[in-house]
Amino acid sequence: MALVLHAGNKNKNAYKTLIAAEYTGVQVELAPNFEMGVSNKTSEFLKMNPIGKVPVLETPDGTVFESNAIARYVTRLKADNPLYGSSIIDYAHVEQWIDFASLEIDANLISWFKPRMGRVVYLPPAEEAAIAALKRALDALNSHLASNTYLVGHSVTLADIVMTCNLLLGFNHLMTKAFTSEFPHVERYFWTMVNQPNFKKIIGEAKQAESVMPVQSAKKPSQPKESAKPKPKDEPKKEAKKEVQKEPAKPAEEEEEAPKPKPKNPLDLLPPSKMILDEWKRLYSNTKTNFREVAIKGFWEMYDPEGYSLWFCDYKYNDENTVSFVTLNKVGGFLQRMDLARKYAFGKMLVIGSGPPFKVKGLWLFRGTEIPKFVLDECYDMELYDWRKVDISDEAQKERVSQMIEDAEPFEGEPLLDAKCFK
Ligand SMILES: N[C@@H](CCC(=O)N[C@@H](CS)C(=O)NCC(=O)O)C(=O)O
Repeated sequence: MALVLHAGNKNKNAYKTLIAAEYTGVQVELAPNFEMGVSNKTSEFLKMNPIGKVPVLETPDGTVFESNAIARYVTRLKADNPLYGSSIIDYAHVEQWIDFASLEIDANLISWFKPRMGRVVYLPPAEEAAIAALKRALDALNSHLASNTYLVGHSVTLADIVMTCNLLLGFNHLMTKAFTSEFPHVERYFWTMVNQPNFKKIIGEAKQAESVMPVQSAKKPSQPKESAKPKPKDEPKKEAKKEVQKEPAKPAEEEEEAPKPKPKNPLDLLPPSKMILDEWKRLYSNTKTNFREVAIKGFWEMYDPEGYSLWFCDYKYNDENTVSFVTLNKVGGFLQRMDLARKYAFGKMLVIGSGPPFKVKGLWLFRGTEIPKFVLDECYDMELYDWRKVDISDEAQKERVSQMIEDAEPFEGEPLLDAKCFK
């Protein structure tokens, strides 16, 4: 008789058990007509898991909650199951990687994911911390996988099942190719795992997010901006910070269920442009010598003022930039949050000065003749800069654009501490 697993059919925590069951040869079926937010609120369900979370497994000997415990239970139904390795030390390593997958990978992915889902308040510094902790874990995982196909031993174990299901949430919604390419062995591992027949049967075709999931219900509390018009320079900073607070938390119902499909970005509906952003990015990246004659010249030949616009930005609070690495981190965080605009933007951010306070100035190329609304809505850093549209009929402004793309030094008479590129 099949064991019954209570969960929706797109729940990555339930996948752990379903995949382990495939490897183990145990029959597990999803509870029929399970409806997230309804079925897990009934008094019968709360008897099985008092906090009403899924998955829960019903067995002839009682119920089990917590997805890792359920997957372990199913695995142990077969004596000497290779999913647990073949020695006591293998067993310890399987447990080690299950904990690592849960506490270092999943926990940080969830901290990144939940605010974007609108489940808890979205706070950029908290997101930055979650991403930094996640990268630290992925870096360690990447090093391990540089010389190992599997986490433990020479075949799939329960550790690989738990790790892959946890990574799946990240690959599906948050970790774009630009993000994961820093961890090539993790990429190779993930795609190898999800293409194993027993994984594929449960997960289906895994897909990588093309952009980081936007913050849901990210509408600012009041006064939506009507255009890309910059705010007056003397606007108090507190106002900008306040807007970081998105809507208050909604009751969590479907937590890790797949979000609704995104509506098409209006920028994809603009008339085609002769300028192909990726071509420019390639030219920029591939030009190693004669930058002026090749890349800059190429840029102006490609540039299409009908389909794109150029913007200068100036950080409003340069007097606070007293510590070099803090300033660099701030700019790095901005570029990370601009990930959502990767398909529609190119940017150059200069950190200027031989000593503190450092000035931060930038140049951005955006698809469309205005700064895209979704960028203004979603990326809170935009508020921290004054924005000025480049007038390309003004040769001095054009020259400034060229210098910024080129990282020309000195820039406006000062050395550069760093130049960061968004491409
Ligand atoms: N640590 C738990 C997490 C379970 C969990 O967060 N489940 C989500 C769906 S994937 C849920 O039931 N959320 C509903 C709620 O929070 O009320 C496990 O691994 O089973």
